Amino acid sequence: MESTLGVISVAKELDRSSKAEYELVVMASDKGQVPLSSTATVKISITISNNAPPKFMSSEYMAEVPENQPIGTNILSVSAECQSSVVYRIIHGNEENHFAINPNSGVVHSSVVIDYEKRQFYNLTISATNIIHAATYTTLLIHVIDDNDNAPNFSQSLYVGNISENAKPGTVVLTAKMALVVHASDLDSGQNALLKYEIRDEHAKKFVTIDSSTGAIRTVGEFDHEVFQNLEFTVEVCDMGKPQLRGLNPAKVVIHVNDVNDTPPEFSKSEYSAIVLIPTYQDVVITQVSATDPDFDVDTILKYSIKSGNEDGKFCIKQDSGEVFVLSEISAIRDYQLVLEVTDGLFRSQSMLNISVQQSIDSGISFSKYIYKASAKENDFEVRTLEVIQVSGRALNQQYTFRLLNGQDKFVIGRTSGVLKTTGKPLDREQLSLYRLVVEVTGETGKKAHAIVEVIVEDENDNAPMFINQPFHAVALKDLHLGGTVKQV
Ligand SMILES: [Ca+2]
Ligand SMILES: [Ca+2]
Ligand SMILES: [Ca+2]
Ligand SMILES: [Ca+2]
Repeated sequence: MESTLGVISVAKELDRSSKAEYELVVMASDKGQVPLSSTATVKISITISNNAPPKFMSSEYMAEVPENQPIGTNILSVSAECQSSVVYRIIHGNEENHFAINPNSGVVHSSVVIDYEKRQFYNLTISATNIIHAATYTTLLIHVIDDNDNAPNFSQSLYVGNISENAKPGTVVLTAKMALVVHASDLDSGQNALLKYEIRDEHAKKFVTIDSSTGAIRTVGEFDHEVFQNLEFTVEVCDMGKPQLRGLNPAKVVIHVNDVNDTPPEFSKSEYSAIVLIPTYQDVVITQVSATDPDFDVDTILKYSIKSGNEDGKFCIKQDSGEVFVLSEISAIRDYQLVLEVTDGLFRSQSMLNISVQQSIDSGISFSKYIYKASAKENDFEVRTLEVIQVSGRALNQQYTFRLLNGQDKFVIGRTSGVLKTTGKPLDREQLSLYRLVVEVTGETGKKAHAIVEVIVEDENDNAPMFINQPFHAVALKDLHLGGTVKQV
């Protein structure tokens, strides 16, 4: 008996992926004169060589993961083929340890809550190592998907703008010569950060509109500073994400309505009346009218004038103060009706002043003198008492009030004492040598009477004449006739 070995060897490289199993039929025959033979079936399974390194199913894996998923969320499973067991590791791209891999199964999962606003993309390198430390590598690309998890936020809590009250609808509201634009930001991306602005107050919507995407504000209505000076409203913002998020704090917008001169001034009354007692002289104050301009933020100067009723020139009005004066002496008893006008330079309005010139009768007030006469030196800076106005037969507890109706710039009267003084403002004889002052005296019953004080302004060079070369000596001749000259002095 003899035996020979039949060796089956590999003729070319086997590829397990194309054929994993072979079934060979082997025949053995002897060398007898009539050879006898026999066959046997050989089954060959192709396995991976223990020496071969592991092999990943794919050289690059790709995964998408929404942000904000809980820790431990599975991202993807990688796998490498190997005869022996394989250990998986993330060896690159995971410096912040946002992911972990199960070393045995190759399942990659998150180890933090992934935040799109912090990082949108990861590129991980994963290794597979077998027991003889043969290693192979693959890449895992992870794209983070944005979630609408940030509400928009206004850059400022308060926006201030200006508009002129005569601005036409459609005018851009300005702030410091730039268009007033409210602005909010959103940390998300895409639709989640696409913002929409909206005015919340219904009243404000009648006057302004906001561009829902740019936040620019322009007018839709007309403004009137005389109605309101400021328009205040709130603007809200929301994004276009799902779910839609609204900004937590709305922004406040204040628009100042700038005044322009578009309204006439108004007299305090449509009709004034005054009584003038005669005799009355130049500069006696009759009354003071006043007007106000509703355009109070505009620097306008009001000017008063008499439009009609003053044909004989008896009155004048101070254009700045509205004080109405007697311009020339009035002695006749009659009524005047003056039409007064006030203007702001652009607009004007009128009022009536009825003046009744009356004789002071039945006042029950009479004075110690019919006309008081006093004198004052010109160019005198001292305050000097000139006269005391006394009411005749004044009872002890009877109260009178005194008021100077003219000459107030140079003279003053004690309100209850009736003492008339100079003010210390020098008088100029060349300007006016005689003041006729009118003092209005009012009793407790309200009845009035006028006292007249004539003040003569004395020339300061009016020195009294003086004798010179005194004493005088004279010799009178015995036969001097009556009326004859003794001596010239
Ligand atoms: Ca987000
Ligand atoms: Ca958002
Ligand atoms: Ca005005
Ligand atoms: Ca105005």
